[in-house]
Formats: sequence, C-alpha cells, structure tokens
Amino acid sequence: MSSKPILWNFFRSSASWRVRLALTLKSIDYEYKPVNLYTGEQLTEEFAQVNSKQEIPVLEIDGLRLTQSLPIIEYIDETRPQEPRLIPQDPVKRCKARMIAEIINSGIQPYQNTNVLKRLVNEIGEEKKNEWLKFYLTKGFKAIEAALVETSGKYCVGDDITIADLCLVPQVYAANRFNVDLTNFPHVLRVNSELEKLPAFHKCHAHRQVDTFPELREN
Ligand SMILES: N[C@@H](CCC(=O)N[C@@H](CS)C(=O)NCC(=O)O)C(=O)O
Repeated sequence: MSSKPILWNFFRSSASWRVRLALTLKSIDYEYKPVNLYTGEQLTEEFAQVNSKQEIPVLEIDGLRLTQSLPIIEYIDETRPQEPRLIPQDPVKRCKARMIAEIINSGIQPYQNTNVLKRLVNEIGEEKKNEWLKFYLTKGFKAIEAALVETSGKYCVGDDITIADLCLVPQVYAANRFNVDLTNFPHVLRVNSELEKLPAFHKCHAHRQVDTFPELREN
C-alpha cells in the first residue's frame, strides 16, 4: 500500500467532504481518487473490492483501509493529535460534538443518499421525492438548530472547530442544492457562514475539487 493516504471520494458526497476537511485541517496530503456516484462507479465490481458496501468515502492510511466518515475522522484525530483537535477533550463538549455529527450522519444523510433518491424517483416520482427531501431535511435541521442554540459559540460547539462542523457545512450545501429553506435556522446559517471563511473549508468545498463538474467550478 502507498504511504500517501488515498481518499476515494466524489466532490458532492457530503460524507467524503467531511473526511477531506479532516485531512486538510490536519495538513495531511492525500491522493484524491474520484468515484462518480452519478454514473454508478460505486456499483462496479472493481469498487466493491475497495468497499463492499459500495459507498464513499474510503480512506487508505497507515496500511489500513477505512470506511465510515465519523470513525475515520476519529482515527485521524487520535493518530494525528496536533491542533485542531476534532474530537474535544472535554467530555461534555465531546458528547455534544458527536451528538450533532450523529444527527447529520444517521439522522439526515441517509435520507438524501444517491441510491435512495434514485429509487424514490422511480417509485414515487420527482415531485414526491422533493417533498420527502424537504420533510426529512427540515426535521433534521430543526434538531441541529435546537442543539446549536445551546452549544454554539463561533462554531457548532463553542469557539473551536470540531467533528460537528465538518458535518454541518456539507449538509447545509446539500440543503441548498435540494432547495430546502433554512431561513428558520439562524444558528445553523451563522455558524455555516463563519466556517466558510476558513481556508480549509474554502479548499474542501464541493465546487473546488478535481472532479467538480466544469459548470459548477469556482475559484
Ligand atoms: N455513514 C457513511 C455514509 C456513506 C455514504 O452513504 N456515502 C454516499 C455518498 S455521501 C454514497 O457513497 N452513496 C452511494 C450510493 O448511494 O449509491 C459515512 O459517513 O461514510
């Protein structure tokens, strides 16, 4: 296995974006291996050898092949404990950061996953699929907003970047892409715009990756 980490990902994949952020915030150089979810590259036999669940992200690092973005981020933070610490040392902050990350990871992202949306379009049509997205994303963002009222400072949990922030920004991008109105969630919008000012978040944005579609590319 190569010594430079390899990240199988896709510019728009929110779970991959979380890992891009972790690697970038920790100044870890990595090879970007694009997997186009729209053309079904994740469904090939070749990719099934990389991840039997046929999902991204997959990170090859330290001779290991890891899946699931949140455990990957935990591994990066534990093995590269330099600042910023993505998992807070304080147990209360740690629990709150993981709680917000989990609201997004298990409470929102599965409802918008590519294979789920594809199946919904086939079974109930485009309009009902959009209603589904609006319902589940709004429900999830209500929970995030309620959490941020209590936990946020400049960022999701106080004034330090945590795993929660790595999940929030890609999720806000997805909501905008699916035309879900976030105006009722002022803490979400405020924290998101603070995060977007940071160089690592600018660099990892979906519209600045090697596989970003040309019509979406931004500088
Ligand atoms: N809980 C997993 C979610 C992984 C996941 O669902 N990835 C999506 C992209 S964000 C995917 O690869 N979807 C492929 C498909 O739906 O066919 C993680 O955090 O890594």
